[in-house]
Amino acid sequence: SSKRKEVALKKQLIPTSQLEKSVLFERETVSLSQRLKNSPSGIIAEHKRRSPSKSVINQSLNVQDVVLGYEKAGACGVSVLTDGKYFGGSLDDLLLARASTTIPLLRKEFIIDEYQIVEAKAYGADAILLIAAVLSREAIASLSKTAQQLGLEVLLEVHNQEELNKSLMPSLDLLGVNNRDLKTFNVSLNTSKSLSTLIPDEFVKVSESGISDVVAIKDLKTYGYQGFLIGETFMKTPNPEQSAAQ
Ligand code: IGP
Repeated sequence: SSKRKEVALKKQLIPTSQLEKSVLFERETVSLSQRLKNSPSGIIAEHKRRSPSKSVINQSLNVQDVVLGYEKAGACGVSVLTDGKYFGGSLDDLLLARASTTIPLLRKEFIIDEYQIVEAKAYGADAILLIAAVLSREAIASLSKTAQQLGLEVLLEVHNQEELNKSLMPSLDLLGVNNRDLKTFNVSLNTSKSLSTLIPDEFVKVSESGISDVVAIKDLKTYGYQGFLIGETFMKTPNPEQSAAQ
């Protein structure tokens, strides 16, 4: 729309029409949900330099080394934070990640506009994150349809029953339960456990945040979780690849 163009010009964003002409925009995406279903590890390893809860986690590593390391360690997918303000990430990180691996990439971002989904595709993502806490049901519906049309899968993140109830719809692929409360930063794996029975079987269940050992993963698997999104545990070590391999 012309309004979108106006906004894009103001923020000096690349116009949608140009993003759609990029080479990566034509790339056939790889299904993260299929990989999680078929893999025994289920790990989605995250590239995360810093966070509002922990401040600096690891600023010294090169994205490509981290991503390659995660792939070698057997990760099913890689989550790349592209948010600059709170997490020190960028779209360039996503592009560099894409250049170093063929496994599915999740664009980790606060997505509120269709434009960011077109961007995700053009910078090499296979899946996007949508956060129920910041989106209405209508927004989730339209954003997830846009993603679907572009061949991107959607990981919908919830933290409580209310968010889950308002969000369930067929255009989602993966349902993530964030164990971290985004307001208090408290982390409890019980959040994943208590919401597990409320998530219909057609969605791949992903447990997010605060997972620090194999015992936790084994435990969450008994609740039906097939995906485990892990950032800090890997990134805080000087060698995330070794830590992911264990
Ligand atoms: C990873 P952890 O505790 O392993 O580093 O968590 C991931 O779940 C977390 O980074 C995350 C996140 C988010 C970040 C989950 N949902 C939404 C930014 C926005």
